[in-house]
Order: sequence, then structure tokens, then C-alpha cells
Amino acid sequence: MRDTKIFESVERELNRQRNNIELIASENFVSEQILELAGTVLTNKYAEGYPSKRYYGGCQFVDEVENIARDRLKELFGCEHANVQPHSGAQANTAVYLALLKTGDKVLGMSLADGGHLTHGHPLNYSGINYEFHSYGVRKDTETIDYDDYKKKVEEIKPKLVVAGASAYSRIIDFEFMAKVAHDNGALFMVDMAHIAGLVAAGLHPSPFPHADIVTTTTHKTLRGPRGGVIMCKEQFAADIDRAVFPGMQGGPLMHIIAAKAACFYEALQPEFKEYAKQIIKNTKALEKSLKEEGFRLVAGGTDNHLLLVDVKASCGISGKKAERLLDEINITANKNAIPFDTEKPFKASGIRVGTPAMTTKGFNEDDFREVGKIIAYRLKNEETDEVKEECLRRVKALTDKVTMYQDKTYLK
Ligand code: DSN
Repeated sequence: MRDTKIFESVERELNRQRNNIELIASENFVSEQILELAGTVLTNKYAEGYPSKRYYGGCQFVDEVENIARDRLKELFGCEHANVQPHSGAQANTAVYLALLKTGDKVLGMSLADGGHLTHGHPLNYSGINYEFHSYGVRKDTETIDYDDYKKKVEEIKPKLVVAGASAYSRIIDFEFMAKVAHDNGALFMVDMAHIAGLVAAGLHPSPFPHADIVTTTTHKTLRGPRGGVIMCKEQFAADIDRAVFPGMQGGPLMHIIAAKAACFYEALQPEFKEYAKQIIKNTKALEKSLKEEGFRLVAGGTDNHLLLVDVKASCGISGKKAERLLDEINITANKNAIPFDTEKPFKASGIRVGTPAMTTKGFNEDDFREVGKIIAYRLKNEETDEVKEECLRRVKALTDKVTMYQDKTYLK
């Protein structure tokens, strides 16, 4: 019997994805073939273990899938070893810690408050609970990574592992320098490149390879694949990483998602992917210019990548929470975000984070993003009236009517 109730919710979400301007910097729209692969019969198959070393029979075809995914990922980033089984980025990071650290070991990661990630040592996360995490952050004057302070901390703390990477940072990260400092002080160096993986794949952000010992990423952000994680490492760490993922952290891998990851890596190896990644950066620069012209204060003065942090408190006297709601009401989806040295609690926050990958995939260009900046300004800088809301909704619709996504098939029948 068909579960109409749940399909109705999915249909509402499909329509939201079709009609909204999606600015969540960590989201994207996968291709139809990736959607199709994520819904295949591979979901039925248990395959604990690794290709040719499984704990179940009947794995010959899923072995083909996992081998293709691993080979393509190695080709894409030029890494020595790849594990495509982590169910998410958080699990990929946790598996790395399990592989390399003992409980209580010292680790240095970027503070969440300055743009890092929960799994980089937040006290409420497994990382911060199980290991002695210390944090580096950004300078107050430039809001960019304080590399001098980072070096000082590595030298003083002597961590066993350094974690680089961020989830709300709009500038280039100097992986080469950070790796050198870590290695000079006897630390291993890991990069979580989840946000920028697609830009790295396209050569538009300096690669963490060959400087990093281990690199993790999600596959669903700028890389534009299915929701999931992967780990890449030097050959010397391969056995420990594989053992930490299975049997250390996970049981059966999600073979349907691994098939979809393989297609994501295939797509990222095509020349068109580079054009998409270049357009992301052009679009973020257009949005930056538009927001600056409208008088917004941008954290770190602007962007080099796929996202911007907008200080809405300084720019319009409202919280990130309120800005998120006001934009939601005009079909623009973004998220409130703490900004460095924020005086508001994270659930209220002084900023919003906006990114261009998803709408770049849908076909938005620089002109469209200039208009997005103007609509955001019109909404956030005016009184909360029906007239303002209606005008914004009209302008959002004019933009979204120009692009289509998931229109050819219903996906629901
Ligand atoms: N939650 C992701 C983000 O939005 O950046 C990071 O994992």
C-alpha cells in the first residue's frame, strides 16, 4: 500500500526546492542520474567490509561500484588512498580521530565561533568530549585566520593532530603554511575541505594535497553529490583509516549512496564541472558587490569562495534569526550564523550565511545574483509590511521563473 502521507510531504519539499532561491552555502542540487542512483536497488544489499573482503555473499556487483567510486575519487584529487563509506562528514571526521588518536590526546582545530565546525572540537560534540581540543581562530581586525596565533598555539600546545577547514569562512585557507607548522612540530595535519571540495576539484582553491596527511569531505556541498562523506589519506594511514570506518564506526555501507558518489566524482571530472565552479565564484563576487553597494557589512570584507557572511546586526540592526525568517517569508532560504566575536547567542546570531552553489547549479548568473543582493537589502532594510513582502515575492518569482530544476520528471509517481 502506497504511503501517500509521506509522499505528500516529499512533494511539498520538491516544490520548495523548485520555487525558492536556495542560498544555504552547504546545499546543492544533484543531477538526475545521482538522484536515480540514490534510489536504486543497491539499498537492499549488505556489504560489510571492503571490495573482495566482505562479510556477505553476493557482493560482486557492489564491489564493482565501490572500486569505481574509490578509483574516481583518487583520480579527482590525486590522493593515494580513498575510503568512500562514511555516511556523513561528521562520521568521516570521527573515524579519522578514532584512527589516529587515543582518548585525551591533544588536538588543535578552528573554533566553531570563528567559522569552524562542531566536529572540530566543540565541547558538546564527540570530538570535544573525547579529546583535549584547543582552538585557533580569526583576527579581530581582519576577521581572517590568525596564522601567527595558530603557529604560536601549535608550538605551545604540541597537539598530536591539527584540523584545518571551516564551515563559515569566506577566504582562502593557506593549507601549505598550516601543514608546515604542524609537521615542524610533530603533529599530523588533517583538512576537512567539505565546503570547498568542489572548488578544490576544479583547481579554484589551493588543494590540501599533498600537504595534508588526511583529507575528509562531504560529497553534497560544492562537490554536488549525494549526502555523505569520504576520507582520503596517504597510503601509510590507509589500513588504520579503513579499520576505523569499518568495523570501528560503521556497519554496512550505503551502497546506493556509494553508487551516487561514484557518479558525483565522474561528473566532477568533466570539463563542465570546472565551468560550474568558476561560475560559483563569479556569482559570489556579484552578490558581494551588490550587498556592499546596499551598505551591508561583510565579515572578512568579502569573499574568495562560494559563501559570504553578512553582519545583519551591524547593517540593519536585526538578528540573524530575524533575517532568516524575513527571507524565508519571501522564498529565499538562508541560515542565521554567528559571526566572529558575536555578542549574540548562536541561536539568535548577528549574521546570516549565504552561498551561491545551489543557484549556480540551477543556472543563475551574475545579473541574477546582483538582483538577489538587492532583494535581500529591500527586505531586510525596510519595515515588515505586506507591500514590501509582496514586492519581494514578485521579484523572487521573476528570478526563479527563469530557471528550472527537476521539472521533467515527477520523481514521485
Ligand atoms: N552543517 C554543515 C553546514 O551547513 O555548513 C556543515 O556540516
